[in-house]
Amino acid sequence: MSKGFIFDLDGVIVDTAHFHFLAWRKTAAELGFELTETLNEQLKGVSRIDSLQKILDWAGVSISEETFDRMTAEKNIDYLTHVNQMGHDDILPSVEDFLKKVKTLGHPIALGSASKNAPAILAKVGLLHIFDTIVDGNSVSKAKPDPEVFLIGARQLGVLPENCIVFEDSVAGVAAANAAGMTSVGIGSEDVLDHADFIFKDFTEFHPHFIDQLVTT
Ligand code: B16
Ligand code: MG
Repeated sequence: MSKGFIFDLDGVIVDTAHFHFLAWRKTAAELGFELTETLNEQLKGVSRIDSLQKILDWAGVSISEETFDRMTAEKNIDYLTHVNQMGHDDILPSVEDFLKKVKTLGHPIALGSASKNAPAILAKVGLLHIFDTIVDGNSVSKAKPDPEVFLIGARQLGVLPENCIVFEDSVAGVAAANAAGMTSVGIGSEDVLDHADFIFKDFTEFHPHFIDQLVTT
């Protein structure tokens, strides 16, 4: 039986989280607030709009709608200057081999990301072709931890949610996968992702029969 494999982008396939951090830190500084790496953890997997709202709440600052739009636009321009430097070498270790193995075994693959820049980033690193479908920040109305992004992915793959496996690095994303009734594989720290069905530091830690285990359960 075919399983649906759904991958988050930032923190799973590539490490663009650091670029988001650098760009949001500039925005925060403009608001007179210092964004720390610890607080930045809470922005992972969160949409662009919700991220700025969180920073404003932390800073205790309110701004006009016009300034809000300007700041998100400027943040994205800054973020894209980093993304434009990316290439094939920026794919996280063992990820491409894993994707190819899933594909060879005949299981369909989806991207389930909050990022509106997802297709451009996949094209930059040369992975756009491997995905059967892409669900990103342009195609969802409810942000993670809402399960919408993964449920759309499952539907587009033609696989029932209970037969889908989600790879996620964020707390919000693991919660979304669990809420969708899917198997969740957390990529990152056990302290942060303890609600995931499986947790690995990164793809290099998967044991050789992990795919078999996933497709037979
Ligand atoms: P953009 P993911 C998420 O990507 C990032 O983790 C999050 O930090 C970012 O704010 C969000 O995408 C929106 O990104 O500004 O490019 O639309 O982890 O869901 O792949
Ligand atoms: Mg992520």
